[in-house]
Amino acid sequence: MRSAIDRETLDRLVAAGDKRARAFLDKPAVLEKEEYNHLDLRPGLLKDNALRALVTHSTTVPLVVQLLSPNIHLHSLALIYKRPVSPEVTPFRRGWHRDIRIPKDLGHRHLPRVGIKICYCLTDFHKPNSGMTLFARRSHLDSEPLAISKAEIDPKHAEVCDLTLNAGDAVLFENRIFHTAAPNRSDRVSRVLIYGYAYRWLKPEVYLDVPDEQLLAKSDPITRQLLGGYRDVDTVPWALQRWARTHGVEPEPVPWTIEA
Ligand SMILES: O=C(O)CCC(=O)C(=O)O
Repeated sequence: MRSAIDRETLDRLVAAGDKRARAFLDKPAVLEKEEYNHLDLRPGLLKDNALRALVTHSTTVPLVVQLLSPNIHLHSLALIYKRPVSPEVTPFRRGWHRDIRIPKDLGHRHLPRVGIKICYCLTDFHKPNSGMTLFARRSHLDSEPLAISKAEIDPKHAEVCDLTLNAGDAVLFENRIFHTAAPNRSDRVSRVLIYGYAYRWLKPEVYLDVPDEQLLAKSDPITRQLLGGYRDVDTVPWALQRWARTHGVEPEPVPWTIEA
């Protein structure tokens, strides 16, 4: 999605992200080590007002509600910064994977789509190999593990997409698509924020901040739902259900039984 974030919001997010990443940004340069130049920061992010406000961002989150359903919450949140590495360094690993680990228990066949991540670009990604997550096109439909030759780091049969994006754009990707981190071979720091949403019957990942009761009490109903401010999964997702009804995008109810 082009221009998902306006300039003013973008500036606020970069300031908030840089504050959290200050120690990482200030480390001495070591261009030969990919892992040294990769920050994946998760705990504590929701304490920041600008980062918390993005949980209900109006250009993107309504799409996720329509693609999944109103019965969702925030499942993960990551600030990912990559400092430049030398173009000569061979990538130390790729880490191609699907999100939410469902295949570990159920295998790769008949995988359901249960989560969608929104990756907000805080910097331009105008050239290849500049730090954007790589995606294997159409791999969400694959029913096998991703095939990678012994001497290679990327899949044999799938097209690897290194997207060209502007600061302020957002990329939505779902749990079944194979993707991987990749090094930043440009001369600037790459910055993204990734908000993962999933059905409420999927427990948020361990790094997501436990909802702060005081903050929840002050939040609007949709923020409260997305941050997990409800008793259990059987509590009806009132807030987003109401939003969906108001906008005429409520999903068809699925009955337990039908008259035969
Ligand atoms: O660091 C990256 O670019 C990859 C992020 C990722 O793998 C994920 O969000 O699951």
